[in-house]
Amino acid sequence: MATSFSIRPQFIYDKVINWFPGHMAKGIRIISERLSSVDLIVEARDARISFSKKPIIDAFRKHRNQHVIFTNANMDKNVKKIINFAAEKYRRDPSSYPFVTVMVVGMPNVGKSSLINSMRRIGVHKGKAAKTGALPGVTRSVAVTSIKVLEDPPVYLIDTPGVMIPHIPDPVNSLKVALTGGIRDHLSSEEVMADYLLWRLNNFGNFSYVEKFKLSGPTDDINFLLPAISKRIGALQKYGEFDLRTAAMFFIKQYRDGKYGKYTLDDITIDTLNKYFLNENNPDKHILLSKNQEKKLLWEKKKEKRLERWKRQGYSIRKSNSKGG
Ligand SMILES: Nc1nc2c(ncn2[C@@H]2O[C@H](COP(=O)(O)OP(=O)(O)OP(=O)(O)O)[C@@H](O)[C@H]2O)c(=O)[nH]1
Ligand SMILES: [Mg+2]
Repeated sequence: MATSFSIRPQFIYDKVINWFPGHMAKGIRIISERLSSVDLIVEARDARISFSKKPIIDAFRKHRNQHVIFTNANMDKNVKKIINFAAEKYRRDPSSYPFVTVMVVGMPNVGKSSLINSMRRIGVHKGKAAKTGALPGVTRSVAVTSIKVLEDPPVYLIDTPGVMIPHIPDPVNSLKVALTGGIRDHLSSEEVMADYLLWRLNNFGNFSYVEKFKLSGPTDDINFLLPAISKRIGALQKYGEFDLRTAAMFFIKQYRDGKYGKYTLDDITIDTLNKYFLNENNPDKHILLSKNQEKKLLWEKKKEKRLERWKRQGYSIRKSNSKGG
């Protein structure tokens, strides 16, 4: 039982969770190739935040001259603003833009396809055109045909697969991505994800889990919390032992469903945002690829070249159904 309560000053974690399947390597390559033929890029991000939007909007404008719009694809909130932004591009210069093509990019599972469907629903009153789902990796290739989301002026959207950077340098950052559903759960430990979530909630001063799981008080000890959750939800194994993994998954799902409020896992004070952008502009900062990832990218390039060659030689190419991943 947790009799006293103090929070670990730092969350120590040193195992980077990487997820970079072949479809992402291919996706990155095709996205870069098609950049020259699109007029606007929308980068979708998972915000999970209901307040403090202003520092983010200001920082992106100041450091990158980019517009940030907070939306909710499920409630169509602010989605129209993105359509208007694209339409405005056409209106300003209709001779250069017979139509506007927008490519939606971003990390896995952040809501790219949902956003496209919302735009289509609002702009042309038509149903779902892009497949969506709760797991990362639902969209697996860059769409060949674009989706019309506005008739006048004509605005078209291109859906793309969620892509990760091949290697996330900071282990805790990789944990955050996993917790928000950007990396398949089985690739990381649900118990560690739950531990980080607990630590983060405590740091926010959000102790609503205490009441939810009928605890005697807040705790910083995941080995205390998970058995308590197991007991509460009846997650038991064959011989009556607590099923801690199921308890951890339950806790994580509640967070993902917004049951503990809509918190972003990043620090988003003006200070941390400024530091982030300064660090991002640092030319010494580069993405490190593991040997395996380098091989994968190389293999992907070779495969595409081979397919091109075969096509030129007049062979018809059938796609295999292998799921990869
Ligand atoms: N609460 C909330 N959930 C959303 C929003 N947009 C998408 N979702 C949910 O997030 C999940 C992922 O949505 P998708 O649109 O498939 O995400 P994606 O970025 O296309 O994912 P990949 O194609 O796998 O990279 C789904 O369960 C959606 O219902 C949003 O604005 N708010
Ligand atoms: Mg998608």
